[in-house]
This record gives sequence, C-alpha cells and structure tokens, in this order.
Amino acid sequence: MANPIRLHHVPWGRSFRVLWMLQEMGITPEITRYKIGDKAMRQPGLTDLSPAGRIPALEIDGITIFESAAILQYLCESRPDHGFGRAPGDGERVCYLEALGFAETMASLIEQLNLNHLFLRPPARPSAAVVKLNTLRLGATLGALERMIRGDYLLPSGFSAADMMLGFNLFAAPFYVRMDAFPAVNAYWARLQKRPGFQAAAAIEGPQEFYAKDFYEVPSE
Ligand SMILES: N[C@@H](CCC(=O)N[C@@H](CS)C(=O)NCC(=O)O)C(=O)O
Repeated sequence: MANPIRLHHVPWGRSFRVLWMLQEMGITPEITRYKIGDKAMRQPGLTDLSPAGRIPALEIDGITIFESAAILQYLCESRPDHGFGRAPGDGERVCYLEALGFAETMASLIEQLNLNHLFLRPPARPSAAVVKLNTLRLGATLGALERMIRGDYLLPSGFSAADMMLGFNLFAAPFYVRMDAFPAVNAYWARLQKRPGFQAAAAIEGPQEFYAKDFYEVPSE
C-alpha cells in the first residue's frame, strides 16, 4: 500500500495553505498537529522534516518537503490536472511568482504581530514602536493587495496556488488592521471562504484558537 500523505500542521497556521490545496484536490491527508510553543516542534519528529522546526512539512510521494510555497508548487507540478500552477512561459507566470513571494512578505509582518500580541510572556512586553511599525507595514501590504486583485482572483484566468498562499493571510490580518479601507480585499476574502475546498479545510480545523479578541490595538508605550 502507498505511504499515506501526512501534513505536519498547526491549526490555522501557515500549514492551512497546504490543507486547503489538498482539499481543493480532493485529498485528505493524515495530520500530525502541533501547538506554537510546543517542545515537540523543536524535536526530531519535526526537525528531521523541517530543519527550523516550522510547519508546514508534508510527507508525500516518498519525499518530505517544508516551506508552504515550495509545497504548493510541488503539488501544482505533481498534480497539474487541477490547474493551480502557472508554468514557465505562461503569460501569468511572473504575477504568479510575485504573489507566492509576496504572501510571505505579508505573513512575516503578521508573525511579528502575533509574537508581540499573543506569544510574549511576562516579563517580556510588546514593543509599542515595533507593533505600530509592523501594523502600518501590514496595512501597506493590504493596500498593495487591493490593487493586485484582478477580477475574482489574483490572476485574470482564475483561481491558483497564489490565492491559497496570499489569501490565507486574510484570516489573520483583520485582527490587526481595520479592513474598511480595502473593499476589494474584503470581497476577495469572502469569495475565497465560499470555495468548497476552503470550507472543507476549515471544517477539519474547527474554530480558531489563536485570537482571543476581535481586534488588537497598538499598545500604548
Ligand atoms: N516561510 C515558512 C514559514 C513557516 C513558519 O514560520 N510557520 C510557523 C507557523 S505559521 C511556525 O512553524 N512557527 C513555529 C515557531 O515559530 O516556533 C512557510 O511559509 O512555510
């Protein structure tokens, strides 16, 4: 029997991108779940697969891969019938690659805000200056996304891996940035959440447990 497909995963973490694409492809993986801060994330079970102890890592087709963009691209190339990739020579290739990379420009800002607002433990305290700067920078990436959306999705020809990479960030961004200024982004996020693949992945996740508040203000000095 073929080895199962196994996703190393933190619910509603970046590994959601992979879970979402697998669901779009009709594949339900076996899942090993972790929590941010778990010792298990720094132990060989995970670090043998993902050297910095980060999720996602995916075991598939007899190999393991880490980094969400690499995994999505691998899935696009190994399962091309779904049409989620844009191959070299495709007229949308450059925009596609830009969106895959830009997703992590945005996600790294969210990660800093998560660290400051959610994960620091006393006596460590969030830095108001760092939070303010990262919140402004996150807002700037949302402004860029507002201009990048073409039609229903990021690419004129339709839904792609770029939407799963970049679109996933919109789960977290509204906890830190007021979204009223970004109508196209809000409509795009609503559209993404209606996709059966997204809904199937969200049903596997259950309710998010990262954010205890509806909105996190920049702390005062
Ligand atoms: N660029 C990587 C980032 C992976 C990453 O940092 N994942 C976070 C969760 S969203 C993580 O594993 N954090 C664990 C930690 O910081 O200890 C990717 O896209 O896969």
